[in-house]
Amino acid sequence: MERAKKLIEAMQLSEHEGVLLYNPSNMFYIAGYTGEGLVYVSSKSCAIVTDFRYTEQAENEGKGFSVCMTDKGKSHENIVAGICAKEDIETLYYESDYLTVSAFEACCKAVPAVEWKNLGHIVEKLREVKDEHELSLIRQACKITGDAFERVLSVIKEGVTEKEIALTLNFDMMRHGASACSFSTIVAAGANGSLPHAVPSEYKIRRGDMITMDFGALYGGYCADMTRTVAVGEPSAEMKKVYQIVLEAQKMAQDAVMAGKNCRAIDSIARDYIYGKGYEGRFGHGLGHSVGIDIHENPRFSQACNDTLVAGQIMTVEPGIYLPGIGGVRIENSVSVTEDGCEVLTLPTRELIIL
Ligand SMILES: [Mn+2]
Repeated sequence: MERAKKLIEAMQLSEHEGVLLYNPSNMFYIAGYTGEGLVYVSSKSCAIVTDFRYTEQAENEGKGFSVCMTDKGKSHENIVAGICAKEDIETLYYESDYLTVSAFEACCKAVPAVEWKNLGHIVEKLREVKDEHELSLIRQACKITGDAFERVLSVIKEGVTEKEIALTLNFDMMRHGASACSFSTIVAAGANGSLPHAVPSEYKIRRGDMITMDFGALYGGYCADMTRTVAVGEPSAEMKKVYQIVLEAQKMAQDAVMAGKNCRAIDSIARDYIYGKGYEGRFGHGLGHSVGIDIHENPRFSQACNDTLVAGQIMTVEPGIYLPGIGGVRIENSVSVTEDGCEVLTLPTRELIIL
């Protein structure tokens, strides 16, 4: 209930206003609920509206939330209409990113008397700064992820496929407490490394290949995100040089992370360095992003983000250089922003490992 109160406060919600949440990540943040349906919040009551499959789960997870079950002739929007009539609600806020057009039309039909207003990203904004409990979950997610990296090194050798490496990482993370992967694991070897979001394939590792692995554990509903690039046998002089440039860029940017710093300026530190070394155009994505319930949250380390860092935000720092037909290098740590710098949550070494 604490977070529902936080939302009511942040919105200065009047007693005639209610909020409908459809975004699963926002439902989880506000109600602790991980099932399907919707979450209703007003100053008078909070409810989870769902179907039979999730009612028991909703009772267990949604502390302080009443649970309303849909039934034949009693749809989600009928239940919302009933609550609105009982509570004398005149305005309902909805998430335009998540309510489909047809669901919105059904809502308007069922609750015609209210005014519908776009909620915007107020909940996402509340999620930006993590509390101690959230931080401890992300710290553990990052620990599981880092440990999986240390252990996968023993299976990476000539002849092993990208898929086998991905599978080993995924299995290891779940074996050690992850509830799932926080996103689809990327393993890109040799020339595939120039694809920042390569899908693991049947490609077999060859001597001299560099292998980029980008993966993360989901733990307690929170994501980890880490990338390392390793080599099997001595890589080419060019790829070794590229590795050192990415490593230096990662270190410089990570060392600059601190509450009060500008996100674009942090991106520029790595970008200017990489471009200055002659790789302009070969680092085409942002330097990093925030992580939490979702793998990609705001703020971002990019030229488009003018936000100021706040203590309690979790950020990735992940510069890369991608050379089509040759290969790529990316090194990514997740860090927790503090008043005087940052706590590094991704523990394995960033130095080049040659297997
Ligand atoms: Mn990332």
